[in-house]
Amino acid sequence: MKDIYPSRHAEAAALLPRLDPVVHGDWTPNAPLNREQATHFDRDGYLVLEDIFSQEEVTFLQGEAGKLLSDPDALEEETVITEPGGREIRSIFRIHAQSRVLARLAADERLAGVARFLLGDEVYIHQSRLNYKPGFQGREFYWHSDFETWHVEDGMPRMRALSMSILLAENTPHNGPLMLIPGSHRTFLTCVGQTPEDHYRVSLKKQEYGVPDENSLAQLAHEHGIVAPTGKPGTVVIFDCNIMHGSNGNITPFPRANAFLVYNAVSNALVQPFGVEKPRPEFIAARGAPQMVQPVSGSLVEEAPA
Ligand SMILES: O=C(O)CCC(=O)C(=O)O
Repeated sequence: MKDIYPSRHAEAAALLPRLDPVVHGDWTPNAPLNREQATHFDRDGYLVLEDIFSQEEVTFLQGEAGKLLSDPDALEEETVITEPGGREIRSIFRIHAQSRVLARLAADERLAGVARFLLGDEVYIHQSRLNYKPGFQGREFYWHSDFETWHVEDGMPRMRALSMSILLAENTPHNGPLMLIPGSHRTFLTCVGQTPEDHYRVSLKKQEYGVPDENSLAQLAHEHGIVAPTGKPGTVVIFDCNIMHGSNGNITPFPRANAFLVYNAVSNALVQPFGVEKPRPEFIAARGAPQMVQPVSGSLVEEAPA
């Protein structure tokens, strides 16, 4: 397959035009987003949804995240990533496969229906994770385009994927909320440097390859500015796979816990990676026949067994 988004091949970084649509579905009055929301996502590459879950559902999700974080030994070992140089949990991957509640969340019509509309296709979960930024100890996530990594290291062919960040703790201006460069999703910033084998082992703690250069980042930020959506638990931040984003460390006492669900179009399933021989493991990037998400409606809250 021809590589239309070559990265980590050349001596110098380049700002290339995006060759894929942002909103792949056709908007109609029956779409799960109104026209203004669809236009916002198309133009800025992100969208914030507020109050789509009830307080009861939010409390239920927070309880489930708390359970995962409090008993990491019950989880698949490789899916639990600690902070660089520390023992606090930074991320738990494959949460939708390790928790029935989070599988239900991933299939929820209010999220999956929006993903299907924006991606104009049936969808599957490419990656899921809980990013926990503990108070005082939570480290930053440096600037990156997810698509750059997913293309080079996982073999995602086109820009037809998106992330949904479901805030499970209040995200304030101070505790390291996600920062995005609106409009940057229309430019593919290539990175410099070969990727070492098994790069993921370090990159999940601290990215060293696939890191954008400072000049290009400065250019994007000067041109478009930076936003950092904040919100109460239950808020959902949807962002395009190629938007430039990152977040600061958390030196406040207030932890920040966000679940991330990455939806990919089934027609955009992974092929051989474009920049490495060996693909990253399944817990970071789902390969094989896509497991299509069947949207489910109704409350997330399970009935307690009688
Ligand atoms: O959790 C964050 O603040 C950033 C996460 C992120 O950039 C990612 O998962 O790609």
